[in-house]
Amino acid sequence: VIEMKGLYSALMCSFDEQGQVNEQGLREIVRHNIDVSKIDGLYVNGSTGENFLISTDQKKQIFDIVKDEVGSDVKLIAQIGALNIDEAVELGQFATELGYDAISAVTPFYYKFDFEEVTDYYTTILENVDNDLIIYSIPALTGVNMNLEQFGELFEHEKVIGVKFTAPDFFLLERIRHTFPDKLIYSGFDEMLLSASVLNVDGAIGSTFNVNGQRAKQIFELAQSGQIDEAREVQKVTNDLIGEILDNGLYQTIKEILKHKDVGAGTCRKPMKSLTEDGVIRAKQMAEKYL
Ligand code: SI3
Repeated sequence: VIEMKGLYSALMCSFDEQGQVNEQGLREIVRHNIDVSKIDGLYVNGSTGENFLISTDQKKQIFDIVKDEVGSDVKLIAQIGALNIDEAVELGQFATELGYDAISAVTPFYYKFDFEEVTDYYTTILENVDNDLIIYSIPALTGVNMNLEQFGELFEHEKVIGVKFTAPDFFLLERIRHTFPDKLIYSGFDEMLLSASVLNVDGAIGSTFNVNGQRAKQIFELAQSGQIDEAREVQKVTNDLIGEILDNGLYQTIKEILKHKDVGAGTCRKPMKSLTEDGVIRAKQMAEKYL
């Protein structure tokens, strides 16, 4: 699992006005991440990829295009989690056949599943997909909160190699790190990257890395080498930017910043709204000020 460590962009996807995947735009986003953001890998079809707004065919199309563009330049994790367990398995098999290095699955959400049901979901995926799996825990969006013992139960399966931990719970994060030194932990909140890095996470997966990947890498590497004051400075500038992005509209603003970098990032899928004219101007100002 060592080779899976590092910083992954939660990949954005380019959509046209009709909501279709814009292949050329998607390829440009991938290239920007590799050539400019200098990330170690891509997390494909996560929240940032608007995964829960698109069809199964579109998810497959995106897995396909991204693998074709990346080849073996960087690591690839396929987020295949879905409420329809058959779809999750189908996507897991699809991405694995394409050569994705690992799969990841969001905890099943909406119906307030208990832990037995969550375990059954992961077991079904693991039994049917021949790949390593990273649990995707994001309680604020799923409502699924797991404790240390529950993570431990899921980690008992040797194909479960780690967790994408997107929660502001540093007590739990420290306990997981300490208890499971051999599992991979990816930090999920970009604005908390330094705090998570100090706790010795193995990497991070973030939406803002699509544009701010170089700073994220600096934060992670400075923290690893104990240069905390320097890392704090970079996190401060990063958080100035993230604050402005969140105020303006998260995914829309990242796409608009990419467009100012001549990357065909397209629009967001409905029901996500578009930026106002003022929002577009603010995104341009962010691109000029920070990137
Ligand atoms: O699945 C994904 O696309 C992610 O990795 C999501 C990632 O954790 C982001 N979370 C969400 C909900 O978008 C963060 O990168 C987040 O956008 C960022 O920290 C700003 O809050």
